[in-house]
Amino acid sequence: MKTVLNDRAMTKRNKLYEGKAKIIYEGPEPGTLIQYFKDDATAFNAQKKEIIAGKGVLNNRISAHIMTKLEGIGIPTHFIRSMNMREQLVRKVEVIPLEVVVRNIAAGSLCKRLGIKEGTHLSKPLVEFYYKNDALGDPLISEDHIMTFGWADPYEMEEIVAMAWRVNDYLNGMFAGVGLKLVDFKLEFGRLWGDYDELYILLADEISPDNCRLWDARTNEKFDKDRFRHDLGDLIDGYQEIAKRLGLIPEGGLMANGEINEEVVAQLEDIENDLAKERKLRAVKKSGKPRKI
Ligand code: ADP
Ligand code: AIR
Ligand code: ASP
Repeated sequence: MKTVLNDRAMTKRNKLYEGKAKIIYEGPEPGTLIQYFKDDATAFNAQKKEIIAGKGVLNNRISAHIMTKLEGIGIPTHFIRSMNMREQLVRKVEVIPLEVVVRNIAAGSLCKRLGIKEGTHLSKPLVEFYYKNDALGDPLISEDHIMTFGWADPYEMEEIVAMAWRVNDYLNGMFAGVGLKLVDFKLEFGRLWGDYDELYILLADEISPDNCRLWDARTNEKFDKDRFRHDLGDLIDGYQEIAKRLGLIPEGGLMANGEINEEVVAQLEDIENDLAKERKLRAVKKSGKPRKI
């Protein structure tokens, strides 16, 4: 049975950071954090904002499921387990300041920047890097910028790009199986140091309709955050459609009268990443100085 958090439970936690979509709290054990998924929706570097009841619950569930599936194919992730309808326990990492975007079909900023027609199938997946810096509006950068400014080293980049390709392969298949096209998505990675100062790269943050474009395979209807960005329809209907197709929520959905139906949520199965406990990580060669976090 899930615990539904009230405000009092929330204030007891040690808040470390509040972002646009999540709050990060200190975790119960050293090296862990709690990610709290808010209902806040933002777009265009937070120029457009709204609170959309239920978004946090759906993203928490969808991301937990996807991270667990990825761990199952050997991709190390920060996700440990879901704690309640809005929170998950994750391993604390040093976030690499990159947004790694993989694109299969042209949409969004790629179309705007290069004048490509939306919906154009790319001849191969396109991997792009953005510098994760809100004040600068997350600018597009090249691998050379990453090397020059030391945001990641060549060994780390090799690992990051290989993981991004594998995530894309797996998620393409997973979504195709439920009638969805994976147009593009954004990943974040983090560093974790082991007991012998060996370095591991983990998939961090979240994978949800907030940072994936997902279209219906037959009609191209958009079910992701573009609904909010471009006023294309109810965001929750889109996110629930994705969650339903993945078998994560019942057919009737999670909402009742614009509010989360807590009885339905209480009956959902917990998501746990069993492999995270015993995962066999692959250390990355390191050119920089090892550091414990
Ligand atoms: P933003 O910072 O872009 O507004 P969020 O609201 O999603 O984004 O906040 C979550 C923050 O937590 C992000 O900055 C993200 O990089 C960071 N983060 C995600 N996973 C981890 C992790 N495992 N360890 C440390 N930080 C993390
Ligand atoms: N993304 C990038 N920055 C923040 C997010 N959420 C995601 C978008 C989209 C992909 O990265 O949600 O799935 C590419 O975004 P864009 O705007 O560069 O086309
Ligand atoms: N998440 C970013 C923002 O809040 C970018 C986006 O999703 O459009 O502005």
